Formats: sequence, C-alpha cells, structure tokens
Amino acid sequence: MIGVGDMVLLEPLTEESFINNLKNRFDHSEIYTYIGSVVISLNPYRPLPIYTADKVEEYRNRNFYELSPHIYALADEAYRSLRDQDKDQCILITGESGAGKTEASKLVMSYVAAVCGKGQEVNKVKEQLLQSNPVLEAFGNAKTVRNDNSSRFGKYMDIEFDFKGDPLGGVISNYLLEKSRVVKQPRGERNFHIFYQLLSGASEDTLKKLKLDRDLSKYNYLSLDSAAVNGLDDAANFRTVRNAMQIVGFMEDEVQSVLELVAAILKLGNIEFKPESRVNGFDESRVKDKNDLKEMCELLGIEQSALERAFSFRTVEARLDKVSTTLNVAQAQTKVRKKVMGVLDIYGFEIFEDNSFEQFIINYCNEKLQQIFIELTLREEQEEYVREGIEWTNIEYFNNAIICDLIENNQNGILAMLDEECLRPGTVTDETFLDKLNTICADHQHFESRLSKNSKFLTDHTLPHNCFRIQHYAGKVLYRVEGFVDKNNDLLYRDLSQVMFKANHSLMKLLFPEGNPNKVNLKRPPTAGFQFRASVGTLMKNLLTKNPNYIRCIKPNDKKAAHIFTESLVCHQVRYLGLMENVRVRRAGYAFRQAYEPCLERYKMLCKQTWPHWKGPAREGVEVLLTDLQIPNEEFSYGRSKIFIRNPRTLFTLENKRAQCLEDLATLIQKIYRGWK
Ligand code: AOV
Ligand code: MG
Repeated sequence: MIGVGDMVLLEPLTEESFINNLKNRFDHSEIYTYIGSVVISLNPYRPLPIYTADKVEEYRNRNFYELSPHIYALADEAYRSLRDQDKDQCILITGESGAGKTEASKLVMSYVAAVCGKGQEVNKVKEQLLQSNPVLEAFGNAKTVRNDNSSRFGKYMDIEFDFKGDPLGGVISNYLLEKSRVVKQPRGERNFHIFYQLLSGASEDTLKKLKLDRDLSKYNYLSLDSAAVNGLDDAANFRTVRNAMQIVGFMEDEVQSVLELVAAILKLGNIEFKPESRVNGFDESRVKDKNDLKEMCELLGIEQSALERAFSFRTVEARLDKVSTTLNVAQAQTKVRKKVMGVLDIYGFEIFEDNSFEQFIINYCNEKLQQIFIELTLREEQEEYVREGIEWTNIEYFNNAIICDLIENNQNGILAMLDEECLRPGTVTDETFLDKLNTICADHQHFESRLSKNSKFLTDHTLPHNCFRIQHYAGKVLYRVEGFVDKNNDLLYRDLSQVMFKANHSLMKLLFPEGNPNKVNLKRPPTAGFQFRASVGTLMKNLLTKNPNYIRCIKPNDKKAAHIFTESLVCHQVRYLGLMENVRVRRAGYAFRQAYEPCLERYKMLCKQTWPHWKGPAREGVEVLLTDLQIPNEEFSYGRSKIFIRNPRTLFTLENKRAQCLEDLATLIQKIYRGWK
C-alpha cells in the first residue's frame, strides 16, 4: 500500500499530511483514497490500466476495505447493498469542472453492468444504458477552457433493477442545458460536439442530403479558433454516436430527423439580418441573404415566407429553444417494486473570467449538492451511532445552507428577485434587477456588490458596476448581470413557435408544443430559474430517500495534464469540499468500524482460542480476541452489529500484528519447504 489508503487512519492528521498522502499516492498512480466509505478520486489525465475485466473480477463480492481503494469497491458495495439488502442507492459525484465526474459516473455504470445479470435480454438493456452516454455527450457536452469534454447539462439516471438485481432499464432526467452555447461560445471554446462530429464524420451523401458543407468555417455558430481539439476524433465519435443512437432505440428515420435539426440550426446561424427603415421611423429587420433561410425551411418543411415574416416583425436576433426532458432509455413496465440505483453527474463548479446566468445556475446546483453531502454525512454518521447504540459527539462544519438560502429563498432569494423583475410590468432591465439585489441582499454576508446610491452598505469599490459577487462554498464568483433577465424569461415569440409548430417535420413539431394554435395558453410559462429550482428541489428530495455513496473528484492541475500535482490547487479543493471535517467527523467518536464477521475473519489468527475456527457468535469471538490481545477496554465499543475502534493506532497495532503473523507463517513455510528439499 502506498501511503495510507484510508485518510481516517492518517497519523498525525493535518492538512499537510492529508495533501502529502494524496500526492504520494498520485505519484504512484494510486488515484483513489478513502475517507471511510467516501472515495476521493484524483483525475490522472491519462489512461490507467486499472479498469480491466480482471480488475472487475478482483473487486467483485469483496469487502470494501479488503483491497486497495478503487471506485469499483464503491460500485460493488452499492450494488450488493441494493441487491441483497433491498436498499435503493444513489451515487453522488461532485467536484469542479474537469475533476473527473463524468468519467467516474461511466466507470460506476460499466462496473455495475459487468457484474449484474446475464442473458440476451439483460445484455441488451445493459448495452442501452451504457450507450446512452455517447448520445447525451454529443448533444450536451462541449469543449470549454476547463474541460475538453465538459458536461453542459446536469444528468441524473435511475437504473432500475428487478428483485434479483438484474437491470430492467433506466430513466434519465436532464437539468438545464446551457443552450446559449448554440449561438455563442466564449473564446477558446467550442459549440456542442455534435456539430463538429456531423461535419467531419458524415458521408458525402448524408451531407448533401442535409445541404451541408464539410468546411467548418462556413458556419457562424462554429467558432474557428478552437475547432480541433487534441485527442478528440470527431469523425470517429460521429460513428460511435450513430451506432449508439441505434442501440438506444432510435429508428433510422428518427436519426435522420435529429440530424436535419442539427443541420437546420447551422443554417439558422448563418441567416443575417439587415435593418430597413420604415415610414413611421422605426427600424425593421430583414433577412439579408435568403439562401440559408430557404435551405433551412426545406430541411424542416417550413413555409419560408411565414418564417421570414415571424423573424422580421418580432425578433431582432434569432434565438433557439430546446426542451430538455425526461428520456426513457427503456422503461420496463413491471408491477413489482423496482430497486433503484441513481447516478448523478452534474456540471461542476465553474469560475470563468466572465460568468453569466448559466454559471450562476451551475454553481447553485453545486451548492445544493454540497448541502446534501453535509446533511447526509452528518445524518448518516449520527444515525449509525444511534442504530448501533453508541454515544455521539458533535463536530463543527461549515454549513453552506446560508448560501443556498441566499439564492433560493422564496421571499428574498436571488432567484425570487429575478422572477419578480421578470414578471413586473414596466421597464425591466438587467440593471433594475441588480438594483433590486443591491437593496435586498446587500447585508448578506455572502453577497457583494457595488451598491446603488440609496443603499447604506458599501462593500467593494473595485467591483464593476454591472456585477454582483457571491462567496460560494468553493470560492468567490463575480457574475455579470447582462442577459440574466432575458435568459430567465426564456421566451420565444409566439409567432415563431407557431411557425415551428406548423413545420412538416414531426420532431420539430414536438419541440414546440406551445406553438399549437388550438392550445393557446395565456398563462406565462414558468421562468428558467423557477423550473430549475423546482427540479433541483425534487431531485434533492429523491436523493434523500436513497442510501448515498460519495465520490469526491479532485482536479490535480489546471493544465489538463498527466503527472502534475499542484498542491495549492488540490489544497483549495480539499478545503472547500470539507474533506478534513469529513475525516474528523469520521474519527470523532470511532475512527474505524467493521461488522463482527469480517473483523473476526481478518484477525482470528492472532489468538489461539479463535484460530482456526470460532464456533460461537462472531461478536463473542471478537470479544475473546481483543481481551486476549490485552487491548484496553476504552479503545472499543461493541455496537449491535459492528465493532467500533476509537483510535487508528489500535487498528495499526492489529494490522501490524497480523502482518507479522503472516510473515512468520511465510518464513515457517519456507523453512519446511527447504527441509523437504
Ligand atoms: P467532469 O465531468 O468532472 O467535468 P470529466 O469526467 O469530463 O470531468 O473528465 C475530464 C477529462 O479528464 C476526461 O475527458 C478524461 O480525459 C480525463 N479523466 C477523468 N477521469 C479519468 C480517469 N479515471 N482516467 C483517465 N482519465 C480521466 V464538467 O462535466 O466540465 O464539470 O462540467
Ligand atoms: Mg462532466
């Protein structure tokens, strides 16, 4: 074992020793380390030979602490607990952008797929579950400055199992896609992968049908400076995605429809408008070059003049709306209760140079997850002590509930303020929204802004006037308010959605139900912020009903590079993730706990009465063993099903004695062997 595999056993426990242990292990390609049952995962930024079929076999049906730390151990524990103890599980993966969450979620899924069920039908379900990833990533991931394959949407997948633990299917929920990326990408970033994949990977014939040109520079929506990404083979990935769509269950004509939409979006981006003065003095926009418009309408079966009218008279800028929805990969309709394993992979905490509404939403989501980690780690710990009948000591934590409240409070949270502005009659701008925040949130300890003149608080002169800053659990983020009102409103003019609904293209129709003239809904649709808050709320409630398993991902450097461990960067993440507190909570009462059976099994060789077999109950065997080893009574507590060890050193003593015993045994065997020879 390189360093210490479980931080709970680290002596002495300081931030320095914690980081050193991570570094030492990372330098020896050991990217996983435990804090009790929590897995810390460091992104190696290179392929490691630790995800082979042999490794799967090695970790299968083994106790968590028996082997060196691995994400497979967590996946195995979660799966067995679901199958054998009928406990619904959730896998919560957190960490900042590029830390390795999406990769971790795929590793968990592929491990579970490898160990659960067999047979043709089951294999088909597994394949569908796994192949949903390339499809979703093509349409929802993009290269950002932080990550070449950054998730621009949140994803929660419930994998459903029958009573035997065989997979039945999966239900995927998507959370707020960063759709503004379709239209505009920050410098050095790309649009969603699918655009590049389609243009590089599709056959000449397909491109012709889609009226597309392979040349990226022909499309305004595809930024040119960053089109090629090292290590990303767009053409090969296109084939993977096509294949995956087929496995997931798309019919050939459905794939074609999707690609037509992708092509239409590229055409849409090329449509330019020119102002045209009208008699009454107002400017009106007109489509400049009609070829792209014509081709787009042909692709989607839209009447060109109707679309042109809708563009010209109401909208100045072409905007797109996409509906993110629940996608059923395969829903098995059985009457019996399904066992569920939920895998949550969201967009990680982000701080860019320029942070807008999207970052605000992403970071809010991360606050909520941190909150659930805090609540559940403490709760679970407390509950375990109660369950086992053992006394509990409280540990102080930084609780980020206060930041969640600043954002989501129904009366005066930032999202509520934004909604209020969006719904208010009269002139509403991003500035009026900021003014409102200035007056309402100004004295909140996690909120900063250069304040409007009528406020008595003044926090920071250096802040640009159109920004506010939030001190998140993971760092301070400066948000520019420009676009907040518009993005939260998320409205598409009705005449545009009506034209889209009239399209002779069934998929397109499906995406614009609000354009149905027979279903004119005068009620305003909920804002983007409101919907997000509601769906995150539902998700959190759902997670709270399940048994949580944590993977805490850490990014070792800012260069997306292998072998580099930047201590300051890691230290920052260790702090905000609350990992030191996590260890302390774990050690506060009892550093280590283990069920009686495996404990006796592991150490029984240290005592004549328990070796080689102990006939009575395991708990009594452990008592006999510990008494025989003369370990002081205060070092232990006997829980109902587990033994609790107070001090890590006691465990070391046991481990050392065991190692010594094994060594003596090996020497003895060698002697006997030599004697024979
Ligand atoms: P993220 O999901 O946490 O970021 P990813 O899982 O996409 O991060 O990881 C970023 C990149 O790091 C991957 O594309 C891989 O190249 C590499 N990587 C991550 N984990 C491993 C691993 N276990 N082994 C080898 N390489 C790995 V974001 O979606 O941006 O929040 O929003
Ligand atoms: Mg991701």
